[in-house]
Amino acid sequence: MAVLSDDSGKRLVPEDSGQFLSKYIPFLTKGLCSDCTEILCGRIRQLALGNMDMDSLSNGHCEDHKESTTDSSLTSLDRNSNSHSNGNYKNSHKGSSKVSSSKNEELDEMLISEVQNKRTSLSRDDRERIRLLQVGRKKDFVCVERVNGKMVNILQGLELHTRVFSAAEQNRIVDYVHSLQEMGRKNQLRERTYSEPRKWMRGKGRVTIQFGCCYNYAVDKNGNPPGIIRDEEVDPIPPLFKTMIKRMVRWHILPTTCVPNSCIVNIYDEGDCIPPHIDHHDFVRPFCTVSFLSECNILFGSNLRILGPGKFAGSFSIPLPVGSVLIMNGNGADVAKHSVPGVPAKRISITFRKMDTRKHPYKFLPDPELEGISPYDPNESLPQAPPSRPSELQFNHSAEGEGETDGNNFCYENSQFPPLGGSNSAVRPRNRR
Ligand SMILES: O=C(O)CCC(=O)C(=O)O
Repeated sequence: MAVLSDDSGKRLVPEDSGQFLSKYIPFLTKGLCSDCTEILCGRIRQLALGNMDMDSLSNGHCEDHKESTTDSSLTSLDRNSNSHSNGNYKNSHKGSSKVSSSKNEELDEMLISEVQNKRTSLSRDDRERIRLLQVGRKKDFVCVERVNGKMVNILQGLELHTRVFSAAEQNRIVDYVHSLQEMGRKNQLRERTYSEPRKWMRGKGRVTIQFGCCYNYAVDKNGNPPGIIRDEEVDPIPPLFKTMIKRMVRWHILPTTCVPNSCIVNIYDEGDCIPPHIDHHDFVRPFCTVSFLSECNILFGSNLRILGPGKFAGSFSIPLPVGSVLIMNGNGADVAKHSVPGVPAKRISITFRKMDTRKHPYKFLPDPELEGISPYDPNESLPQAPPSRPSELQFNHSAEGEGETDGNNFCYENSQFPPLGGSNSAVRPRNRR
């Protein structure tokens, strides 16, 4: 079998293409969509096998590019589905569909679906590795404000992880949220699970669906103060959302020490908002919010001003792309307040939080499925041959704190993923929600 070699006869592609992929993929695929990445990886594999049979190659167009050259009616969802951009995909909802538990199993596979194309035979490990490489991680937000006489970076602790959920995955999750909303409207969810505010003016409220615990935003009709109501029951976290949690822990977005056991789905109609607040300390840090349907800005500031219904002013605004996860921790969670001003288009977010154990609902039982989640370890799936140099498997192209990393700084060192911090903050929150 022919082996691709240079003039001196040295193999150009190592026999161990898994290791080769790990080493060079970040460089080779920078800026490419997932489909193209997969095609490229398939070809590298073929080269590694010594196969340079041109006839066996696909025509070189990933689905996106093939369609975009032939079909001008392509929806923005389709265009954005392969990571060339994080653009919005509003209006993509095509009706509700219930997600059965077997579908959820399927979703687990689908979670790496961007590279699941049938044209090549990448292993699940390779596909997961490729998807991980595409996650962007920005951890260097800075906005210095004077707080209690001291200058502090009020955004310390915030992290934005982009391209975590692919367009197909987002679509599935959005469909599921709509089916939950439908069930809520028909009183098919537990009483405090679903709540739809009575709207009397633009910029008021949003629909919420809560799982794991009943959270009280303000003193309720029974006189319960804001916080977790321990003797109230809501529905447990649905399997699809547990799959999302597992993804976030496995992909080093959430630490294993802070696996969420509750979540709130926020369904914003155009103009809906969430007013300035700091999340209640019945929930430990970090917590996170995942964005769907349309991009919006989230505002941060030690002092956010309310200008009118759904209108807020703050010092720092972060755009939240669809499919992204914003981690809130440290000052970003406890010194800065955050708010979402009236959204420009329909939007869904899911906020995942771990409850303080002392605040668990009385009937709360930990979910075994959310215990013992192992973070992805790239060495797990790689062949055991030792690298020729100690640094061979490291791709730390950008130094910590260097700005938008654009997904290509995935580093196989665990030090790249330090624990995201403790659950307590020295600074006490104001305006808890
Ligand atoms: O919708 C968002 O992204 C933010 C949600 C939020 O702040 C919350 O649920 O407390």
